Amino acid sequence: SSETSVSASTVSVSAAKIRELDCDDNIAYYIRKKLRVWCRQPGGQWGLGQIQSTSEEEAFVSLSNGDVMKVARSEILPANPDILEGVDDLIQLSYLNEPSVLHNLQFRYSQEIIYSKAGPILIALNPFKDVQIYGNDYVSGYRQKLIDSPHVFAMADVAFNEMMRDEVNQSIIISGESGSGKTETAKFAMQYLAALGGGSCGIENEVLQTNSILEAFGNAKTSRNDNSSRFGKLIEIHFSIMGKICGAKIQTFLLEKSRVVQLASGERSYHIFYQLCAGSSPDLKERLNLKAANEYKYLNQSDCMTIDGVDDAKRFNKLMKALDVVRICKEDQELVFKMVAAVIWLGNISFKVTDNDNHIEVVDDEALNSAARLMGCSSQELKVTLSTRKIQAGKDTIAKRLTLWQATDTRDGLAKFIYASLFDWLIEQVNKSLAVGKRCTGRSISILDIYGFESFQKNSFEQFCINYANERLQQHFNRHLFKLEQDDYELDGVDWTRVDFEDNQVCLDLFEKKPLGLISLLDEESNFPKATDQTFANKLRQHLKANPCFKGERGRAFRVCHYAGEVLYDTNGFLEKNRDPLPSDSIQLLSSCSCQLLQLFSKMLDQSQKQSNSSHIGALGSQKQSDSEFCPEHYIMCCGVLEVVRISRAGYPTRMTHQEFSRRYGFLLSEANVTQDPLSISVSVLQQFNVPPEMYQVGYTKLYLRTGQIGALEDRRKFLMRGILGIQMCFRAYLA
Ligand code: AOV
Ligand code: MG
Repeated sequence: SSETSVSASTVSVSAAKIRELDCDDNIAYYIRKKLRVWCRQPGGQWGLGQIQSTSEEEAFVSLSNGDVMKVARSEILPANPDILEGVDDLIQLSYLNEPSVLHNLQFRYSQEIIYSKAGPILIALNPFKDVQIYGNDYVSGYRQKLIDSPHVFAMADVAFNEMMRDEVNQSIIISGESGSGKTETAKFAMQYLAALGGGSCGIENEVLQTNSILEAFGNAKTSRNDNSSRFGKLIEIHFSIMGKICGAKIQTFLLEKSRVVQLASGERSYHIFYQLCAGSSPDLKERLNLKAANEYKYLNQSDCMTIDGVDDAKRFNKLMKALDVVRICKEDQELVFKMVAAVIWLGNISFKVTDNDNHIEVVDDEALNSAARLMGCSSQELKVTLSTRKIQAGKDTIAKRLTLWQATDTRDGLAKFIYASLFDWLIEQVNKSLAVGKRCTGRSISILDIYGFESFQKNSFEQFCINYANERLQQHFNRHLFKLEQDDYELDGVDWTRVDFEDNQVCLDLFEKKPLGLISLLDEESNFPKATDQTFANKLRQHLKANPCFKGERGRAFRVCHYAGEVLYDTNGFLEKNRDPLPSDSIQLLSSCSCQLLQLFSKMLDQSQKQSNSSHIGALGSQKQSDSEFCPEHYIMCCGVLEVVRISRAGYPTRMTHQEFSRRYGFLLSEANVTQDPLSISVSVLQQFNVPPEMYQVGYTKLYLRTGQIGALEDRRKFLMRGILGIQMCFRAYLA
């Protein structure tokens, strides 16, 4: 029963989301008062100016650079007065419209202020450079409330305080497109919580060190981000009743597997491969028969071996330290590196075509021998698995020779399976180490950091899965912030004028409807032996054309209108990636390997296949990705930020049940309340402290307060509590 109470959001929006919020202002008034307005210029950008004169449909606006422009009246929006330039919280703006919000964020960004608030949401803009705002001075500054400008520390502080005060689990949800800074934000939040919840046992350091491990094995350089997360993670940090970190649990989702075997040009595979090749000791290198990274085909296919400013060898040392800190024993570390080396050696195994039907033989070379040795099987066994498939013919089993394509697929399938299983296993080991606090009965703060929305020139199954995950997250956001909010008011009998908001339910229906949704249809086609990517695309066109978020295209393509923009998908490879089968011959080989990890992986697969015969929607992969257009405005404007601000300003973000409120503040009353009824105690408190009636609403069960009101009461309470504490201390001193 965790409650989302604070949210970090890095921002993204589609231009289609522009909404005129304050358009009913009288233009004549603007002319008379010489007020500033925003007007949209032919290039689409917004310019600041003053209206000089108007006709029925148009207005003449003099821009700040002296030009006078004719603009349609519908393209004019009111600008905020100078005094509101760069406000901390967008809620404070008099006029909430896209150019005003954009301008405010840009104004702050130009002064290197990367954080702003939008009501309950924190907006973080990626500074793309080191900013000196994360040191211990900032930690204590926010802890002691000496600094109050928006910051991820401030948000983590609220989460911590509310967890302690209300004894309710908290979650921090981070959304935003790829490269916007989600993972960095997550780490800063963890840093702050570790500083707050640090104790003597050092577990907080273990929790922080997991980041190096997760990133080494689950992050890679893409064309959008040198350190792109290729999996989703939810990290749950456990606190004791005293507020000390006592453990953690990491959950991961959908690692992009195909990156292990296939790379787009300019991108890299998972960092660990390059780190291991660059940083392992001569001894370890010898044991794994390791070469330089550029000698491995899985790694050198993309012509990108290094990342500017990153020293893979140093990162490897950091990783080894992190593994030590989380108490992964040396034997297990060796096993992990062995598997990593086995994967890249598998990729170097080559095939020789021996007949006109494209049948192959495995080349008997260093790659084959090294892979087999690392996996703990004989070269012969590996050779047979990669070149033949056993099939049942009546009572007999016969070995059918594989073609070049089938053999390559079998080899790559093995490599992907080993790597993805290794990733899961490693997380499990880390979790075992961090589970020391399981017995502590305190509370938790969870941080969700997934892969961000992606749109490239060519988008495949991987983007399909990533963007679906983001679509779901967006709905959670919407639901949480808008719908639940309003429903809550209404249920509790609070007067509330409905505010419209954009939900993405239609898009989610497109994905999730059964039996006629994208995922059901994909699963159905994947189970159909004769199906191809083309028949899949045809089926989509046939069944989904009524959904406004779907657009069939010619050939194998289709379009989806996501909340963050329209994406064109190519169904090429969808069925294969969704099926992601591992032939039984490969499973048998793994179970017969002397490496105990591989035995375990094959057992786990066996079990999971018994449990479900549905497709592997988790089979994320990669494909040729080209640079997507980088548009700063698209990057900066936040999807839904306007709505969030609007609802927060109109609404009552703080709410407490009458019981909670009266228990917490009732003692502040100067006269004891005779009725002892929580509701009337609440009302008396509000009256005694002169909280203006427009600042709260009294519901049947809860009290609803506008932003800022509870702070004043808390100050008052703290002041009085300090008094009480002081008196007690005096007493003790006196008695002693
Ligand atoms: P992401 O998590 O949102 O992308 P990251 O958190 O990896 O994005 O950020 C990308 C890069 O931006 C980082 O490696 C930093 O160089 C820089 N950066 C982000 N935030 C900050 C900050 N607060 N201060 C300094 N540099 C920052 V993806 O994982 O691709 O969706 O799938
Ligand atoms: Mg990330």
